[in-house]
Amino acid sequence: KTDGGVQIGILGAPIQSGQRNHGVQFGPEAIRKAGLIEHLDHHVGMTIKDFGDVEAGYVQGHADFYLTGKTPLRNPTSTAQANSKVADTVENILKSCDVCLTLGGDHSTAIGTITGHARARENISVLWVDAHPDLNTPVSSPSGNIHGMPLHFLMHDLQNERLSIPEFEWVKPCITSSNLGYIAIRDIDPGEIAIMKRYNIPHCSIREIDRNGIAHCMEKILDMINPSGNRPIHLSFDIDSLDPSIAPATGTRVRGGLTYREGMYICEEVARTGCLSAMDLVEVNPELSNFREAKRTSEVAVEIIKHALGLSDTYKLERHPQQTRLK
Ligand code: HAR
Ligand code: MN
Ligand code: MN
Ligand code: MN
Repeated sequence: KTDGGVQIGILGAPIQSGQRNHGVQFGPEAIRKAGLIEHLDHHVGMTIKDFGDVEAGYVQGHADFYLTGKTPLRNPTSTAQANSKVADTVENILKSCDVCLTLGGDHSTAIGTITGHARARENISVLWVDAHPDLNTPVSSPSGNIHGMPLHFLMHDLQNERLSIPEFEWVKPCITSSNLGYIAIRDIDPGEIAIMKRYNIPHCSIREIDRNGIAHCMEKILDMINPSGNRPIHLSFDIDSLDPSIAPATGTRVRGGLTYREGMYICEEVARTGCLSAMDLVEVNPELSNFREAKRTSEVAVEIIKHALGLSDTYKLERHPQQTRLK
């Protein structure tokens, strides 16, 4: 770090092997084309460093991992190898930057980003903004898609649910149920409901937002995962948390999502903690809609990122002068 300002490192993770839809690997490119760097640059006290994209191709010659009588686990080798690179890169970026922003790619990317973050910083907590809890195990998964399973690899409580897959052996558990909070979840598989109840995982479903409002929900969830307000926060933002009318270009749309303002408010509240240390913006798939909708989705992704970094006008307006920067 050279000046006194905040350094933001940006990484593209064009991973698609965690799910079945072609096109999600173009997420980083689409978000960059929507003007990400231009929007973040030239803010006083903030420096942007773009680290480019990690290499995330399909690995040839590795078959799906078959479970007898079950949906096969899809593309474990490609997903594991790409994520191992993501983990190393995020860890490295956080040595010189205050915040590492990773652009997905599908949500399996969180295996790498959270691992890298936890290697670089102690005592992290994870805020998972998503229509889905992404907590399936290979056995509970209805799809075999690894983007619906990233958290089972990472949670201490679920280590006995892991299959022994050599390519994933580098993934060490780094979070517990009290380090993880969900917001906006609304499409939850039976196995995920069972795990959430068994381990009492903090959450505000979309129904709780309906009932109590987003302000109350954010206060509650941040207090649960960051009670003394000093833990590095990992914000894992799946664009499908937003209502499909706002962010249509994504692979698993679920009706009844966050409004535009609810999404932005979540991010402004994260900015207000001063604890944001890593962020994922995942599941933008520009090939799943027409050009205009894809562009709109990428522009919303840029807005989400700006709000999380404390750059929204509404946040600046109410901000106390002492709170001008992220830690
Ligand atoms: N729960 C479903 C599954 O496991 C779908 C979840 C994945 N969708 C995502 N991730 N976009 O949040 O297949
Ligand atoms: Mn997700
Ligand atoms: Mn999702
Ligand atoms: Mn479902």
